[in-house]
Order: sequence, then structure tokens, then C-alpha cells
Amino acid sequence: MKKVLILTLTFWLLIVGISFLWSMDVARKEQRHITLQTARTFLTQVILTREWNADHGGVYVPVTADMKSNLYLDDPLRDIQVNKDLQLTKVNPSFMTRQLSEIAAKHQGVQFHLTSLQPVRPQNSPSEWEKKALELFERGEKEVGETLNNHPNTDFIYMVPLIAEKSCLKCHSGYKEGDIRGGISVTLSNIHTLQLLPMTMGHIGIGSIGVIFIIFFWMKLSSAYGIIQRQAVIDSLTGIPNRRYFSERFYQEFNQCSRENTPISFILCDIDNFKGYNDTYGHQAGDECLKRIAHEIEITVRRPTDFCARYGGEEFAIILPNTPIDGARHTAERIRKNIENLNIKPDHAKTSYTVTISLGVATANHESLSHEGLIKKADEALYLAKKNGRNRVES
Ligand code: GH3
Ligand code: MG
Ligand code: MG
Repeated sequence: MKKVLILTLTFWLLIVGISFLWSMDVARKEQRHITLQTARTFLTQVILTREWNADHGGVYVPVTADMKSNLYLDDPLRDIQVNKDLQLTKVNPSFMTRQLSEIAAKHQGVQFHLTSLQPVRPQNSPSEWEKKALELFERGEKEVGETLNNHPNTDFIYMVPLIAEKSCLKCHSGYKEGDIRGGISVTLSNIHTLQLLPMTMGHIGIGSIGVIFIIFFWMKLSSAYGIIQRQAVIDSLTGIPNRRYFSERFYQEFNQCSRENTPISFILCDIDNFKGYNDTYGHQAGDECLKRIAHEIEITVRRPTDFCARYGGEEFAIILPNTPIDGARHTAERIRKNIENLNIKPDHAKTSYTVTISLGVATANHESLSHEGLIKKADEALYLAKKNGRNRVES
């Protein structure tokens, strides 16, 4: 039964464990998908803005304290003096991306970075991570994204290649349409990380409830199993072993003594005139009498290997392993006396009559006697005890 419990518990915990790992995997994938989607959306907006700028060949903005001319822009029309109060400077897509990136970092914790393996501006040189991503683009990769643990924050960096389009070639000579000019990366700072606690607690809760249920039902089952097992071997009226258990035990003990070449004795007891007792005092009184006699026999045979059972209606059998005939006779006599001394009679009985038993004793020394032979010999001795006047031991 314990094996069943261990197996069921192992199976249940395995299911909970697999469910936990599977849920974690699904949640991780889902979270990566959302983060990736966020990064893609940001970059799409930036790229669309860049395309708009490139389509116009750059856009002019007023020069202010915060807005200086782009020194890396090699264009004779870079700066235009409109009048004495207004000077305009051209902002190309790269310059615009850098400025958008600075604004975004300030407001939303998002950083864009335009980079290339041959940057015009030194600040556009790729980081180690970007360098690896650019190399992957060269090998055909369409996008690269990775979660970085920059303790205490968790960032997500995502990059796509920048493909040279017709509008770009005006400024980026040396490329042809479709070439990879570099890449644009977006870093989402301090992204929302997977919350393991609720999932872990949930699974621990479900797992524990399951374990409690399994143990509860196992206890119920094992107690029912115990009752069934007991009922199979114990006589329900007297509470001592039944005939079935006796047979099993008798063969075991007989064979054991036979192997060890030691004597085994067998006593068969039968209540005297019990039919009359039943008829006079009723069946219920008869049952009470059977219980008391069974109990008395049980406490009289004291050695741990001795074994008594209800053999039939009002018959009891006693196995005495490693016991020669003298010892067995002595034990039988003790049983007989003890039962006589119980002075069993119902409360309303008027006579001096008390319940007695007759006993037949036989011993096997294994020279010739078989199991059946031993029982038969004890039965014959019992018959003799009845014949010789009852309430006596014969062998
Ligand atoms: P004897 O001295 O020759 O053994 O006479 P007896 O009347 O005891 O004869 P026998 O052994 O044939 O009687 C068996 C009786 O035991 C029959 C039945 O009334 C009684 N008996 C058997 N089983 C039970 C039982 O479970 N409960 C009760 N109350 N009586 C039982
Ligand atoms: Mg009988
Ligand atoms: Mg009898």
C-alpha cells in the first residue's frame, strides 16, 4: 500500500512540476513576444520618420542654442541665412535619429542608436553587441533581439539592418540600392521581467492540496484494505484467526519443523454438549460462550510461535511448533482446566453445570506423519476423549 502512495505522490508531483515548467516556458515566450513587438513598433516609427526625412533630402530647422549645425553633414546648402534673425540648418535622417533618440531616452527610457561598420560620425560606431548583430545581418539575419541583465535593470536590445534605398544614396555614396548600410538598434530599459512568485505560489498551493487529498484518500483506502485483510483471516465472532488462516499457518509451521527435524504438535478442541447448551440457553448465549472460550485458549497458549484458530463451529485448533507430545499434553491439560475454571454458565442457569471441552493431541516427528496424518491423529484422539467421558485430554 505504501508503494501505491509513493507512486501516486511521485506521479502527482511530476505533473505539477511539468505544468510549472510548461507555464514558465509559455509565459517567457509570451513576454519575449510582447517585448519584441514593442521594440519593432518603436523602430518602425523611427524608420518611417527617417524615410520621410530622406524623401525630402533632409529638412531645415532654425539654429538655436540647442540646435547646432551638423558638422558631419557635407552639404554646401547645409546652413541657410533666411534673414538677420533666422538661420536654418539642414537635418539629415541620421542627425534626426540621434536627436529623437536623445528625446526618447529622456521621456520614455528608450534609446535608439544608428550604427554602421563604416560610420561617418565616430559616435555611430557599433557597440560589441551591435557589431555581432551587424555581422549576423551580413549573413542574412533579418532582426536580432536579446534580453540583457544589466543589474539591477533588465534591458532588451533589438536591432534591424538599414537597407540602402534610392533616397539614401544622395548622401551615402559608395552604396548601391539594397546594400546593408548598417543597423538601427533600440534599447528598452528596465523591461517588465517575468513574475515567478505568483506562478510558483500557485503551483505550490495546487501541489500541496493534491498531496493532502492523496494522503487523505490513501489513509481511507489503506484502512479499508486493512479491514478487508483482517476480515479475510480473522474470525468475526471470536476475533481469533479463522480456518483459512489456520491452514496457511499450519502448512508453513509443519514444513519448517520438518526441515529443522523438530517435533510439531497439534491440539483439536471441541466444546462438550454444546448443542444442548445452545438449545437450553439460546444461540446468543452460545455465541458469548464461544467468545470466552476462544479468548481463554488465546491467552493460555503463550509462546510466540504457538498459534490458535477457530477450526469449525465450536471447534478450536492449536499448533505448537517445536513441541514434543509431553509438552503438548501439558498445554492441552492447562487449556482444559482454565476453561473449566471459567465456570461458564448463563446468569439465569439454575444447575451447577459449567461448560467444558474435550481435547485431542497429536505430535509429528516427521518419520512418517504427513500434514493430513497429524490432523487425523488429533481428530481420533478427540473422538477418544469424547468417548471416554468428555472434559479430558487424549493423545
Ligand atoms: P459433543 O460433546 O459430542 O461435541 O456434543 P455437541 O452437542 O457439542 O455436538 P456437536 O459438536 O456436533 O455440536 C455442534 C453444535 O455447535 C451445533 C451448533 O448448535 C453449535 N454451534 C456451532 N457453531 C456455532 C456458533 O457459531 N454459534 C453458536 N451459538 N453455536 C454454534
Ligand atoms: Mg463439534
Ligand atoms: Mg461439541
